[in-house]
Amino acid sequence: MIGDKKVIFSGIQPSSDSITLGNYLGALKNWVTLQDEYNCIFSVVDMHAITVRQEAAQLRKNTISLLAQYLACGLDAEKNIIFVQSHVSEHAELSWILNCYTQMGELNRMTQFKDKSQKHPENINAGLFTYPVLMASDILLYQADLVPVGVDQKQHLELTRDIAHRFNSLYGDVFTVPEPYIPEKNAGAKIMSLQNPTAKMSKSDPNPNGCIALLDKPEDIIRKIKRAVTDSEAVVKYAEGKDGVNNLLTIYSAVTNTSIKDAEKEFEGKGYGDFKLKVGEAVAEHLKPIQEKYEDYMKNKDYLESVYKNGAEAARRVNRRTMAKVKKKVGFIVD
Ligand code: ATP
Ligand code: LTN
Repeated sequence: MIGDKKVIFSGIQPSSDSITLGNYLGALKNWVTLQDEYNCIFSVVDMHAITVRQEAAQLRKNTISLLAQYLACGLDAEKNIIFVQSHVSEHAELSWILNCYTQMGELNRMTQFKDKSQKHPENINAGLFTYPVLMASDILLYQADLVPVGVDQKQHLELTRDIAHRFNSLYGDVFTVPEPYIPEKNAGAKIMSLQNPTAKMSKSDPNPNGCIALLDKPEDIIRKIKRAVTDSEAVVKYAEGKDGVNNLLTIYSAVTNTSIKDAEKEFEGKGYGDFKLKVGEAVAEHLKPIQEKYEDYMKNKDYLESVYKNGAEAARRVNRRTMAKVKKKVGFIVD
């Protein structure tokens, strides 16, 4: 708790030039609703991004672009601490320490590690394996109470809680044990690929038709949704086995703020062609003002720089006490 408000921490990797509709509906859209009620800390987690090989100049661009996307989606730099992870070296420092309090067996169970090692068999590096420990460090460094993420991150949050409990039981109450804050099922907790609706929509999907980027042009959004994989039943309803339609209904209800039930009623008797066109138009319309704001922020690099510089300083002020306490507890000489 900082003052009388609870602390929220979350982050997204700058692993592509635009976040996806999944990142937006599963994470960022919800962050915006939390900024008045909580002390929020949001990071562009570039250190996580290098667990997969990145081109250096492109990573720098993506990092600035993601910061602008945060602001364009409605995060207010005056109300929240917004910073770039690699600017605050305590993340790496705590991560090393917590590596020594995490078991190989725990990390071996992480499904994201298994997925990413399959996707990048040529580069199964140790950072990919210890990725969840860096994530735990991000969260525990700020004594976060709540962590708003998509459901795919639940397992990492559970590990974070286990590490916090372990450390606290050895050394007293050092860390706040955080809770995940995940959107309801069907409200964006997991947006699926348009081409393979049993796999999550992901920034690093090599098939661009599977994924809608926040910065996609309206005509591309509409085209991709028109081509989305559905089924042969031609009935717009949310039901088991209808993964493609379920996904489109989830997207539609999230961007138009209607319930799945109401959306089903709206499309009763309509074919998939009409349905897909409406979903595409609704997504394009929802993203339009965000894209306009994004362009404005990108024209103002000085402002973006001031946001991340002030953010890093503010982050250090918040994490200083926790870092000192951890070092003392593990036996380092601290002055
Ligand atoms: P990458 O493809 O590089 O692994 P990613 O698209 O999975 O990246 P992250 O940066 O790892 O995205 O995740 C940022 C946030 O977005 C997390 O809170 C995560 O839970 C959420 N998220 C990612 N993909 C989805 C999705 N398809 N549906 C809902 N939430 C998602
Ligand atoms: N691992 C997360 C990104 C992430 C994160 C965090 C999320 C890194 N550090 C701290 C919440 C809190 C992911 O979405 N893949």
